[in-house]
Amino acid sequence: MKVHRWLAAAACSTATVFVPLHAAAQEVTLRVVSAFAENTTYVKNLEGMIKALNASGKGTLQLNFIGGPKAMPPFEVGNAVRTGVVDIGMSTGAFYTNIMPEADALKLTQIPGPELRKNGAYDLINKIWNEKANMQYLGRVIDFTPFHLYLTKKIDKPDLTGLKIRITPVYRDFFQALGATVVQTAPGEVYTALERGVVDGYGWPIQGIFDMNWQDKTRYRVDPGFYSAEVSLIMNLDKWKALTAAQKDVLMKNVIALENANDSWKKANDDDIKRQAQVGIQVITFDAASAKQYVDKAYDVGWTNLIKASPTYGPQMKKLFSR
Ligand code: 173
Repeated sequence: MKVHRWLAAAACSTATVFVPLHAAAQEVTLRVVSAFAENTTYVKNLEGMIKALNASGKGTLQLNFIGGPKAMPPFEVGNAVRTGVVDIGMSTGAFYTNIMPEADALKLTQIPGPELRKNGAYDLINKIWNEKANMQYLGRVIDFTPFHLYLTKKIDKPDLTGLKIRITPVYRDFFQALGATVVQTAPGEVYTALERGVVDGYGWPIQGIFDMNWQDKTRYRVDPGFYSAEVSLIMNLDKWKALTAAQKDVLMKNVIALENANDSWKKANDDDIKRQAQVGIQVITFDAASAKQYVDKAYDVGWTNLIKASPTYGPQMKKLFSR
């Protein structure tokens, strides 16, 4: 029902965002949606960027933030950007693997965004995103942040046999390789799944569980973390191509400024590690050899499955994303 109401509203307002063909000097307003909730750090940072962009872009380009999962279900954001129902989305690739398997490979990068922008990785990403998803990849809004497994039950080795774990495509193959039974949900459904005992744990980055109140239902965090949490800004390719050079310049200056500020995640992560300890979340660690095997397995499973699903682009991504 939510989707229908949303699409109807979107259809009515499409005319207002149509980019004029012959009026280069005219101001264009782009509609932005987020796959993550309004109170998350992702959205707070995005809103700061939009404020700065709208101040500097007067007469050229404006961004209009429509909202998060209350406005559009998170797993729909990718398709809405692809088809131009919205202009820009903030999402993680895991939420639009329905469009192409490569979307979820951004979690496998071991190199920060600003460097990927220079080493050719962003050119490759855009080749794929343009060709397969009708999207322009604009930039990454989180870096330096691993994913972790959070549990309500204790484990003493990296074996999830008999446990039901909430996943998205980010964690699916890895947790299954560790023996888990997996249940996919949007972030907004995790609390209830924990409360009802439908799952014994979930995957999430090191930062952010307090935004969703999951600390009440979380007893353990498994260390080490794995992969690099990825949330990015993606844009409809036709809308991107219709922008003037000046409009692209305003947009990219602000996106790159946000990407260059990703160092701030290091402190955000440290703060949440302390806060998790303060509320009594216990850390489960493995011996050094098992910990290494755990992380190696995450990357092996991730790359092997990507290369299987994308024999052309998988190996190219691996080469440019890895140290
Ligand atoms: O929902 C998720 O656990 C997920 O896939 C994700 C991806 C990036 C950032 C935060 C969560």
